[in-house]
Amino acid sequence: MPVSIIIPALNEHESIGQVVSEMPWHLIAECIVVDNGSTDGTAEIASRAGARVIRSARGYGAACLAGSLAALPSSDILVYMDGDGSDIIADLPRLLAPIERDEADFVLGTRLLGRREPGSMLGSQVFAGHLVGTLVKLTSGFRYTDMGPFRAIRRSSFERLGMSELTYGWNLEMQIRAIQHHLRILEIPVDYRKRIGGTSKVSGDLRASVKAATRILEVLFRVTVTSRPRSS
Ligand SMILES: Nc1nc2c(ncn2[C@@H]2O[C@H](COP(=O)(O)OP(=O)(O)O)[C@@H](O)[C@H]2O)c(=O)[nH]1
Ligand SMILES: [Mg+2]
Repeated sequence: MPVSIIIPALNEHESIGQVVSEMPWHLIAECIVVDNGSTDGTAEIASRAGARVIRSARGYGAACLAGSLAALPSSDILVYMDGDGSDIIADLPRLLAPIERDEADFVLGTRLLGRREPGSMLGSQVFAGHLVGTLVKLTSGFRYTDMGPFRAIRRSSFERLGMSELTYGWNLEMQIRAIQHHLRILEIPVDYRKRIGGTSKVSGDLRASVKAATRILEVLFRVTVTSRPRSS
């Protein structure tokens, strides 16, 4: 099944070239890098390495959404991953297989069950994954272990979700909406390592991580309580 890989990237010049060059081109139709205001040459490096570069409005979710809408019409599966080199592309076939076998519509790579390079995830991120997983289980009925970025979704399923979150709440919004729309959900362990270079826009900075955590809780409330789908 044709696959579009979507990578939000903001000032990732130290990693984006390697991330794009490592793409298994025989498995994918395209690699889209979504930039929104990088000032360090990220877009040019990504493009030289073979990515299709598009621009979007500010925000992690805005970038993911723009990439999804720009995917080739022929792509049946959308895959999201980060541009900092933390996700391991060798895990891609295991993310795709359950969708290709028609056993799942949404496959989430969980770092909590995979091998993590020491220091690649903060204790607070692991804790947040468990806490949010418990809250989602209580409110929506499915137990996630992580809100990791590396994930694959059937395009036709994605289009039913009505994604609207433009910030770091995007990942969680997709997970909750997937439950609400009765997608067949599977978590598979993925490995995770430290970013290749540069700085984290979220977890490395206390202010940014508090902002992201607040946003995630807002999404949990908004998507769970106020926007249940009328039918699915
Ligand atoms: N286009 C775009 N990408 C972003 C934005 N914020 C973060 N990213 C990218 O999203 C990915 C995850 O961000 P990162 O800083 O690694 O977050 P962390 O892994 O939680 O520390 C990286 O590829 C970032 O470059 C944004 O506002 N716009
Ligand atoms: Mg990162």
